[in-house]
Amino acid sequence: MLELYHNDMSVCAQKVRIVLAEKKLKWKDNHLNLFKGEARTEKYKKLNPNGVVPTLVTENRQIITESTVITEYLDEAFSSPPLKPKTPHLIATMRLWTKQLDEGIHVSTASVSNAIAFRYAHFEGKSKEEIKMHYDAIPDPARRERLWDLAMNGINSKYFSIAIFRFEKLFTDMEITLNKNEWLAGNSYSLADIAFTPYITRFDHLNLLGLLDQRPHILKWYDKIRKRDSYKVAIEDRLENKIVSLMIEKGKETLPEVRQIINKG
Ligand SMILES: N[C@@H](CCC(=O)N[C@@H](CS)C(=O)NCC(=O)O)C(=O)O
Repeated sequence: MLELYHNDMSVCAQKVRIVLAEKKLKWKDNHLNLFKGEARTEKYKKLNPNGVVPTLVTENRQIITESTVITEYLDEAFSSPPLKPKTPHLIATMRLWTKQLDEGIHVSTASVSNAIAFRYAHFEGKSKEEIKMHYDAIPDPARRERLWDLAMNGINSKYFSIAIFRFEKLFTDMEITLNKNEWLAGNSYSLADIAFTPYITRFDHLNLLGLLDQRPHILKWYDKIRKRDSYKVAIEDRLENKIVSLMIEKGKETLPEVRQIINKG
């Protein structure tokens, strides 16, 4: 059986779970508590040296990391229903979307989530020294530096405004595309739509969907996606109330400040 090391609220894990749900695959659930640092243990880093989720263990006990790679693997290994468009050009279009996630959008989401809400969950129950040790255990030095800065400075961190501008560009590109096509890569639902679903959901949880007020096509796309069974199974049924409440509460006051950052340019 497939095995997934994941976390219920992790955006990268959510997209893998959507693919598993779309294909109605059974999998063994290895849930890791990220706030307790369970992805940074020496044992887990043997599977995933970056100390992050998700990690897939295939039926043949091969290990696959990186959520975009995992979703492509699942689509290759389990063909029904196909989650790639039919033509080479549309497959390339799909990959241009998923590539953006790996080249900035994911990092920006982590910046926004940590600055507004997650830092409080990382601090909970830890002394100052333990908080420092928790962040020092992040294997990648650039990621360690960024998350530490976000933890200490919240939305005043330079990484927060960098992330907000990256999202402004993304939302503009998505709106233009979804005004022309039903889905991100043409007129069939694909790994591109799946990949972006958790990220728009995260903005929803952070009370930042107001940024899409003037982007009706993204909102329509998001509504359609939320009606799919895979969304319910992979995201909704697994929401951790405590974390969602933290995001809603901390996000409440943030939208005007985000608008200010955007307006200042
Ligand atoms: N590029 C990786 C990013 C994985 C990643 O950043 N995962 C986050 C959750 S979304 C994580 O595991 N963080 C663990 C931690 O901060 O300790 C992928 O797409 O799989």
